[in-house]
Amino acid sequence: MILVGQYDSPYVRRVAVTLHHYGLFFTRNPISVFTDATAMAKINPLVRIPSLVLDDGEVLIDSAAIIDYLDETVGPAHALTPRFGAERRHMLQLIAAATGAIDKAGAMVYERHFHGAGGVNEDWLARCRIQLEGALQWLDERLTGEWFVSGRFSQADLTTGAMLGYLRLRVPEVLAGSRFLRLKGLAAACEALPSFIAARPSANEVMPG
Ligand SMILES: N[C@@H](CCC(=O)N[C@@H](CS)C(=O)NCC(=O)O)C(=O)O
Repeated sequence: MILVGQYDSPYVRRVAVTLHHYGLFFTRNPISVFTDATAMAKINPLVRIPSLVLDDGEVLIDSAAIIDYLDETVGPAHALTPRFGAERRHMLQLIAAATGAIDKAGAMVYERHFHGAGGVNEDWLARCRIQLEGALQWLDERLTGEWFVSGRFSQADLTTGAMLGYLRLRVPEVLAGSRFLRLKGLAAACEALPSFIAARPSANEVMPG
């Protein structure tokens, strides 16, 4: 399997961490959505990351669909998301808040990056930040132990960990101060896992200048 995308993307990273956690072998094509858009369009018509190219050439796009495939591959006994029931519903809600937070943080990053000083819409930025912080607060309140659900590491922890890693990299001001302490503990626990260490963004995985 070939994972397409760079690890500064929390969506790519959550797929990579899941692959490592499951012990599934993969290689990576670290092309950029921005500087390699033509090559990317041949893989994913949306010109987005991640994509996962399977060994028979089939291409999966979207991190949720890719992780669903990986869960099916390892089977319910090993999958980080339960197949059904109240625990699954709860976990999917946590993951929705975490990926929603990624989307809001991403909107802030793109607004600043593509409009530049003077062109940035401050009202839009402020709205995104309120939405992002709302999701962080909601998640923080639900983290009552080391992990979110049933005292064990799950896809809710993994995706939230990937989201927090992205915030630290791209919008660190949101994590400044003494707020979201439980989430910060979760981030530290995630970043210490071998699966997270194996999927750390490298210094050359940056937004285009
Ligand atoms: N829902 C998608 C979101 C993927 C996504 O937003 N990827 C970003 C990088 S973090 C991207 O490709 N951005 C470039 C663009 O949308 O133009 C998923 O879960 O894979």
